[in-house]
Amino acid sequence: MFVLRCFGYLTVNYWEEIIMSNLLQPKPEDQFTFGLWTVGNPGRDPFGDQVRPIIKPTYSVQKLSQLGAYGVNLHDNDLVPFGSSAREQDQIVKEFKQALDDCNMKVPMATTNLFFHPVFRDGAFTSNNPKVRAFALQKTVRSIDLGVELGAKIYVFWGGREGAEVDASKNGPDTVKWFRESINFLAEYVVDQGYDLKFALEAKPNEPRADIYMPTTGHMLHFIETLDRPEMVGVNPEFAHETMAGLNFLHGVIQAYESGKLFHIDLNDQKMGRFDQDLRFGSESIKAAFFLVKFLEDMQWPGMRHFDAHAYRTEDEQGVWDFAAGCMRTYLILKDKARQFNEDPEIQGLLSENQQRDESLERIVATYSNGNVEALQAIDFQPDKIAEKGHSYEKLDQLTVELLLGVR
Ligand code: DIG
Ligand code: MN
Ligand code: MN
Repeated sequence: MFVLRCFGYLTVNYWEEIIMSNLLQPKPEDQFTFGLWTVGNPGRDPFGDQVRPIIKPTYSVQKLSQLGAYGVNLHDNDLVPFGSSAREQDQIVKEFKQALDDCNMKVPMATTNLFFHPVFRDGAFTSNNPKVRAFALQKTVRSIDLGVELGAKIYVFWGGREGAEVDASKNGPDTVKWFRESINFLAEYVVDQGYDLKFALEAKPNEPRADIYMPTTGHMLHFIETLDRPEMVGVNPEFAHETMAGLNFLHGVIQAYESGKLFHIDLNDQKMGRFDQDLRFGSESIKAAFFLVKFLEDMQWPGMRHFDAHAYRTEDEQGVWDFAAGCMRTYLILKDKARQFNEDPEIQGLLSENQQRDESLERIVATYSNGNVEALQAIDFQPDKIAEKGHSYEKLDQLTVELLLGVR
């Protein structure tokens, strides 16, 4: 009996282990993607040279595929060095496509590097120099062609150099107009080519420019409505960027999602009030990462779980793959925590106590009518009575923290 009990215990524990390790093993269907520039980051910073050898894009494809990723994303020059000839580009793209095929890896998103070359030092689409603005368009048209050739369905625009140190330098409304004209021009190009491609605008408040135009996802959501083809354009919110602006990342994501504009997302982590750290996902703000994962999974959001992050400068190549595996593993751990949260009777009990429904009242306030405003005026709400009851959020948050700490 003892042996059976002991063996039995081992069996239960054994299978729990097996189930958990399978649950935390990233698979292509999890749709994890990484930018080539993330695992390819050689660790250079403003105060130090690179610490790691440059990783070839085809090698990144192989290694990320082995780790269970779904695909990679890229800027044009992550794959094709600036100034390459057409012949050189063809050869590079051919090899890259072969690596993608060999590893069954996809390229769901592409973007243009409009920030590294000195020509963009005062901006690309918002440069004071019309030649630079036109060159940025030309470069983006060619980069869109490359992205579509590789299978991208989302095209991101991050205007890293669209900004200023000296506000005297530009006539403000011009920069908005120039940016709008560029996105309108490129949207027309996509339609003209018959490409199945949507745009996702990525905000950031500062860095590398002292101030970057349209600094938050909220600014971008408004800007999109001023475009000729707003239906083609959404946002690519990044955790670190909204956090740098002192904002709650999830709230921006919710607003973008609710308006049908969450086309892509950049997952990473960030300490508030720092330069853009692009930390491993979930390495800093566990609760914020948890509620973000819970939201994306509860909504069954179909987009890519894209990591725009990189390993610490302290790391060697193995550390880079530890970083990549950590991003995906933490996401999957938090996804299972979200399942536990949704199944936890005590937590769900507190939520249903708070998230009351009152169908007749909700009908009145949802649609204006003479009848509804009269009905509203006739109600004695007894606000002091309503105000007597608290919300038990201390208990709700404690239960959430305990769930995340693994004691529930
Ligand atoms: C930085 O957060 C930007 C660039 O890495 C890239 O243009 C974009 C794509 O996610 N994010
Ligand atoms: Mn960033
Ligand atoms: Mn990003």
